Amino acid sequence: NMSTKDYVLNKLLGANGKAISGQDIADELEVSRTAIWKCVKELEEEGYSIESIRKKGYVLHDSPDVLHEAHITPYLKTEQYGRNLIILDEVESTQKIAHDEAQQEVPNGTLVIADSQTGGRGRLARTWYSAHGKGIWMSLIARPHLSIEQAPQLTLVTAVAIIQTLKEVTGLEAQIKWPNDILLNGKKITGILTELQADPDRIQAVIIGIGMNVNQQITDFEDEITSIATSLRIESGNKWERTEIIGELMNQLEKYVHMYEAHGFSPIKMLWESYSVTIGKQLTARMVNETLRGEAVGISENGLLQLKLRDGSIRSIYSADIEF
Ligand code: BT5
Repeated sequence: NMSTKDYVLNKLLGANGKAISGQDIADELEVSRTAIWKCVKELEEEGYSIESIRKKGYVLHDSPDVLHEAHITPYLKTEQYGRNLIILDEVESTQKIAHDEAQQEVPNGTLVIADSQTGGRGRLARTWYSAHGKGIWMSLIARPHLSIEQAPQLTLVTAVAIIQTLKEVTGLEAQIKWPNDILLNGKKITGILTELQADPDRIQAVIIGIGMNVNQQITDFEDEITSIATSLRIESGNKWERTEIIGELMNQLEKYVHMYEAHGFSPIKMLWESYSVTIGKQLTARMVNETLRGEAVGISENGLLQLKLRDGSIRSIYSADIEF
């Protein structure tokens, strides 16, 4: 039940720069050639650059950076992740929608994406700024074959998948700041928020929220974050297609979650430690009830930060804000 316009768009995208015949599409859909022409005009108004060549048909030269299924699917190499897409314009928070959807038994790998969020959130109900159209604001509904004790490490699994995605698509080498920040040149490019829906004995769903700054310029950031945040555009000097990054995030996330399910945390832990800026540093860890200072000596098999205090004792930390 695809609309005529979506059908035309899929044809244009699938033609890879070659001409497609308006008459052929009209015949396939049993509509008039004028109906096809109208769709082409609408697509042009949305920012698609389409050439009409007499007797040959339509050629797509350029697409706008819109979140459309037809732009994401060609990048997917997954079995399940990103195969069911819920794409929205403006929402309060994609986490909230994903939580509701997860209770409706949507399939593993369902992805909720929005162009903007009015109430995007981080840990402890902090604000996550989500400028319209400039970043990736998404929540993945995963139903992994893991025990509840294995769920917290999914934040670290996700961090590894994000690092690989950035390397693959942009060539940039990002770093991980425990527990849930991805940094480029010491500034935050991405935050991760992993939340669990579980019965007493099994995981129903893990909602993996990812916020990634893509095409913002420094002046786009709110005062509160100008000195701590960055974007792919700021770091590389280029604009990036959000849809390609979203597709690759799905590929890498499915790959690393599968790896975690099949082989446990050890292979992920090795990768994670190699990308981390935290390990080996003297730092202050602020938690809700206490603040500790010490040296980060590693992460444990269950994803906890191992902090060596001045008296030589080791403390395992589940979650904290870290300052170097
Ligand atoms: C996080 O929390 O870093 C997790 C952020 C997860 C956001 C995604 S977007 C899609 C999904 N839907 C949601 O509603 N959330 C998820 P935390 O470690 O608590 O960091 C929050 C702090 O990061 C804030 O207090 C700010 O200092 C900073 N911050 C806010 N917006 C930012 C941005 N766009 N870029 C960089 N830093 C930001």
